[in-house]
Amino acid sequence: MVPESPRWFQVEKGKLIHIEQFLTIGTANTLLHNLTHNISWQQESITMFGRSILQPRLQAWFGDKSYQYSGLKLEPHPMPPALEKLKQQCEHICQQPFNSVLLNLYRDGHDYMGWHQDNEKELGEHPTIASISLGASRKFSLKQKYGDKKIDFELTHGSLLVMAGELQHHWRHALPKSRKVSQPRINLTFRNII
Ligand SMILES: O=C(O)CCC(=O)C(=O)O
Ligand SMILES: [Mn+2]
Repeated sequence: MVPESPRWFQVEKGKLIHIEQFLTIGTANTLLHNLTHNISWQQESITMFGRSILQPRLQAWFGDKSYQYSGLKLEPHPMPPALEKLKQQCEHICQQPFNSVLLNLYRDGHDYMGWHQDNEKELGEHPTIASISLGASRKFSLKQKYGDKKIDFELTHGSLLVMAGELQHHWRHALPKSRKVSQPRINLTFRNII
């Protein structure tokens, strides 16, 4: 059930929303199936320490603007209707517009995302990032940049996690590898590119 007014929880210098059953099981199952088969997933290269490396996951990007990070430029593509609907649901919860979505496909527990901040300047000063999870449950970790606090979430099928406020300045986040996970997971992160 999606609460009428979602509860933000404050962390030191940032705020979050976590809704486990954001999507019904039926909607989550249909989306997982359709996105797995109908998206043209790409394994892109990024530049790290002057070297080009393949990212340990597949990606897709939809929205009216391009997005650039780590030497990679994702070109604009119109958002399919199913994603447009999810975007509106996220806008309702977050009370702010989104114009883009980055999709990540983690083929199994070997695929991951390392520690980073979503702090590209085209996301604005205090970005709100709304992240929907489908498929295998995976651990998602946040750790302070200048302190030693750490917060872990289990991101389950159909759940929503929102990061907002000053969080991207003071915390890093990651989706670690997991040897136990053999099934794929899709993640959609709605963003507003200025
Ligand atoms: O897969 C996730 O839950 C995290 C994705 C993420 O941090 C990103 O796309 O920037
Ligand atoms: Mn991120």
